[in-house]
Amino acid sequence: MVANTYLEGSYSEIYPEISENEAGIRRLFRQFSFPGGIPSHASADTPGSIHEGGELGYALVHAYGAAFDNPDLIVACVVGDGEAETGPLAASWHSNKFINPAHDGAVLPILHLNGYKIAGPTILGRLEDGELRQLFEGLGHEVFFVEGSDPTLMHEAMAKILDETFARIRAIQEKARNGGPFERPRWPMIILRSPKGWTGPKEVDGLKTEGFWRSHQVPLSGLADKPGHLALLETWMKSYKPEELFDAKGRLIPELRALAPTGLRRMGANPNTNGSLRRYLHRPDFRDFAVSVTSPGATQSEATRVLGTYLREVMRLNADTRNFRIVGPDETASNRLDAVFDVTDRTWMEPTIPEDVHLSPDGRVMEILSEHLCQGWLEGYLLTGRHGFFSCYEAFIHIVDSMFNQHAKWLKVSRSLAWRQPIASLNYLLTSHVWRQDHNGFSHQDPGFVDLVANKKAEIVRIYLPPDANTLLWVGDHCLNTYDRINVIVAGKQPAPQWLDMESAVKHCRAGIGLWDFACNDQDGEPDLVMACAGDVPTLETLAAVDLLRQHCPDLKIRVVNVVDLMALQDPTQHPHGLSSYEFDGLFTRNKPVIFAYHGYPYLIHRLTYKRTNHDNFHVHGFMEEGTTTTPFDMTVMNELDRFHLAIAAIDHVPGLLPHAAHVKQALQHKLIEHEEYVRHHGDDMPEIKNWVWPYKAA
Ligand SMILES: Cc1ncc(C[n+]2csc(CCOP(=O)(O)OP(=O)(O)O)c2C)c(N)n1
Repeated sequence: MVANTYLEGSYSEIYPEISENEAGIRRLFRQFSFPGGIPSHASADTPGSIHEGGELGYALVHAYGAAFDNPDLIVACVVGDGEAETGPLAASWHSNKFINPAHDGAVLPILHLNGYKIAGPTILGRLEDGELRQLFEGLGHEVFFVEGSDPTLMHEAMAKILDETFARIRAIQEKARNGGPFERPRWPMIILRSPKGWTGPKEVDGLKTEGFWRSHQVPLSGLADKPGHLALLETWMKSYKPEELFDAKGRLIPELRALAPTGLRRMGANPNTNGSLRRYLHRPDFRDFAVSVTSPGATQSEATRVLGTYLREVMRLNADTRNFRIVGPDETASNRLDAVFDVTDRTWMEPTIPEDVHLSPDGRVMEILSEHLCQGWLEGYLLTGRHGFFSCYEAFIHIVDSMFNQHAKWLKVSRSLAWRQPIASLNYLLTSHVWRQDHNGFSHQDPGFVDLVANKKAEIVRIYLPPDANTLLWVGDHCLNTYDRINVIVAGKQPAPQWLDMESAVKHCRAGIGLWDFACNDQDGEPDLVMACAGDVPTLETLAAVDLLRQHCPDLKIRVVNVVDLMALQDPTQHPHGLSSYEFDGLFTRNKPVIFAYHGYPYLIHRLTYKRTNHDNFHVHGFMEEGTTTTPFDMTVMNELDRFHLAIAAIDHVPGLLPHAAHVKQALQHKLIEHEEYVRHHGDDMPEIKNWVWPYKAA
């Protein structure tokens, strides 16, 4: 792409120092794969690219993401036969079952069988044409072959097949757009067989190179010490006859320049690829979906179900502009976002039976049991100027760890490029989380994705742990209104106590962290203890622990801090949301014990707070990799995140308290034994746990 965009002129427009003359072409060559220059594959700094070519596997899924709701776009997508062996790419072929020719664009896959990867043959490259045809016809394509090694003949053959396949695509689209009968089309694809390292050195040091894996990337090495290699390089380069292609000043000759398209039709100037086609997302007022909270903890609600009603309106408001999609691995309903099915369906181009529900070719909820495809489609969709939302079981979002990494890297670089416009943020809702896998058990219990997220550049990532429905509404709406970020929201879907009315939720979320006055009894002065929490289940257990402490140690002055925006914990030099040390110390004190109940692995809280004055007094309770199929409360007990362990930790750490509270501590320990016996016998939590409600009206 770098070569092509240079030759068509768009590269020099964006990077004027890479000018269209001898000096510019010299700089172009020098910067390639050179310190301070550009990578050896397409990256964010390549004009016209939406796709980082470094980590293989995502070409086709990005192409489809770009094509959805982009009716005038045809995405020609070259897939390497090595790349085709990756899991995400292998799954991507099914994307053709999600393209609706009436309102989507099209993808023309060009499977490039050069037969080799870095150091060996490819599986598809060694298949006979017949078997390849069967494979890709089975995947729903009409297959066109272009095969050979004579460049002149191959150019002609490719041009002819391109014309033919484009005509096929236009015919499919016209039929669908002119009211033709509905059917899933058989989209064309091209299988291109050409030699690897085509037109490069045939042999190097007597070893086969062109048409073999040895030609991968760097066919000639050690040029400074190997005059023979240098001579080969010269012969190879001169074989392209540059003196016939460029004028004396190093500029491409006019008749060749005239072959390229002009203006926005140039590869490097395609407005789909630099964010400039971004469409506005209409959002309702999230307050309209608030749950009523007359007193903290008095009512129960399913937070994600409430968010679903908000998302339904987002879907409805943007139905005409077709710029919002929800993706998920078969979990939209399970994650309780099913209100969206009041206004749309799941995208479905295959046959249906009368019993099917919410399947339609026009559906805007994209479900496929491949987290890779959900992520990749959404990335392609966002990178071409649209908006979306990905809901996923918390444990299985790890499947796309690497794709998340790559998208974060892309955003980091693209933000530094003035010619790239911002794109809508990638929003994850991680639900069905670690603490409520009562029946699925250990395989479904992993809150570690946020640890990975926290590694990324501060300006890119945000992690939110709203403790109830109203805070989730604020966070969800906020995330949809941000750009160039990756927002991770972790929230439960089970019925749970609601703590904040909407007005309080807005104030709390805007600050990202704060004292929960209704739960504190330190209003008169300094607290003896800070009970902090982040996440819905930790918040519940913290408040229940505070209740135990207030009952059994009534003189103890307790402060409760709740964290919604995890990045507020970090030092402000590390994250823009980080609290100043005045604010942080004001909340957490400079020297009092802090019992911190956290949703995920405790280490992250230590990592985020290690620079804080009071860090030595932070005692973090969280997931300790103890999981199984068990009751919700037993999960917290197994990981010492429950109210009893938290209260015991408070007694242990408040200076001077233990000698006075030894009886209380023992009573709490006995409660843990009682709990264990009860759960093993009844298969359920003790009534006093299940029926516990916050008993205080005010401080
Ligand atoms: C996911 C991933 N695994 C491994 C690599 C290392 N790698 C770089 S190129 C390559 C071979 C690619 O072969 P193919 O897709 O056929 O490309 P081509 O032959 O056109 O270079 C490999 C394995 C990578 N870039 N990404």
